[in-house]
Amino acid sequence: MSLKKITEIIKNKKSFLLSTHQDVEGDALGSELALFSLLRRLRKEVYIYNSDKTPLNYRFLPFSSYIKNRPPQKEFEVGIVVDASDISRVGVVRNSFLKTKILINIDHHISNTKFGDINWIEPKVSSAAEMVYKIYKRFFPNISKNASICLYTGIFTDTGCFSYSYTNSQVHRIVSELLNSGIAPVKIYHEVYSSFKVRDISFVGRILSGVKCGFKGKVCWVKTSQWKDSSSGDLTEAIFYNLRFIKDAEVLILFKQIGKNVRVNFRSTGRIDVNRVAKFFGGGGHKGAAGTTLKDTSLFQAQRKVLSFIKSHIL
Ligand SMILES: [Mn+2]
Repeated sequence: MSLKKITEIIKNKKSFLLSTHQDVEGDALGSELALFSLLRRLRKEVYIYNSDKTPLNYRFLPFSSYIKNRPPQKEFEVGIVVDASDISRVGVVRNSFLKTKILINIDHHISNTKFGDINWIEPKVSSAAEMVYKIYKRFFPNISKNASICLYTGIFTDTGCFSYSYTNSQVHRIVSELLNSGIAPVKIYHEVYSSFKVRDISFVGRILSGVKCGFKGKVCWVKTSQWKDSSSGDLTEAIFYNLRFIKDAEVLILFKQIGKNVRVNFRSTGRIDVNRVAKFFGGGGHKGAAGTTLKDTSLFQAQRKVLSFIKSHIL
């Protein structure tokens, strides 16, 4: 089994290069930093090389200052990519990973392309952090406080603060153990989420004011042609956080016109598998959260295509 193989490789090899997907967020960073912490505790040589700079609201994470955005000038025995459904998702750091002798792929996206030499894919776990927790426990019975902060952040962000599917008893059992290491969940919550500027919230408000619902209220969507990422936090999550308040909504969609393309993000509040929708349009993700980009199209066209697919194949 892959977890066993991964444990053996960690035991036997000396140098490791870690990365995760572009558009880094809580689980991507939390799981790679917890792994970094484990490998250092095991006295291994370990580097993290990410395509993206760490967003300001995640710089409180222990070890985040070790993350490099330029490749270390050497070759590594083992590359480990966490939380990325495909090697292309790691962005510009991709070549450094293709050069490693063994490439390990640890992920919980159902759309994972199994790009590694060793692939450990668990589509039914809450987060990559939950998988890294299992690796960590193979080496040490007690998880350090710093690693606990990283793992907690991964689990807590990828479960939408314990509100998405796969928030099960195992998740709470792990979290209970992490809390026992003395971490401060209230502080972590505010570090991650209370990061926006007032103008970001006004922007979110303008987008939300155009919300539309259809198909007996089961599908709710918003759109914008003025999308601009904020360095203060994840505006996409802020929008979905609010759309989840709508009674009976099952599929939530955000359409963003970015240049000639339309980026479409999906969330499901439970029953419906939005990965199926994203996949049909060339993207992917999880049952509960997925996305795709429709090339050379308008908001109007993208909306028409996506909603008619949902109407005829999903609902
Ligand atoms: Mn994840």
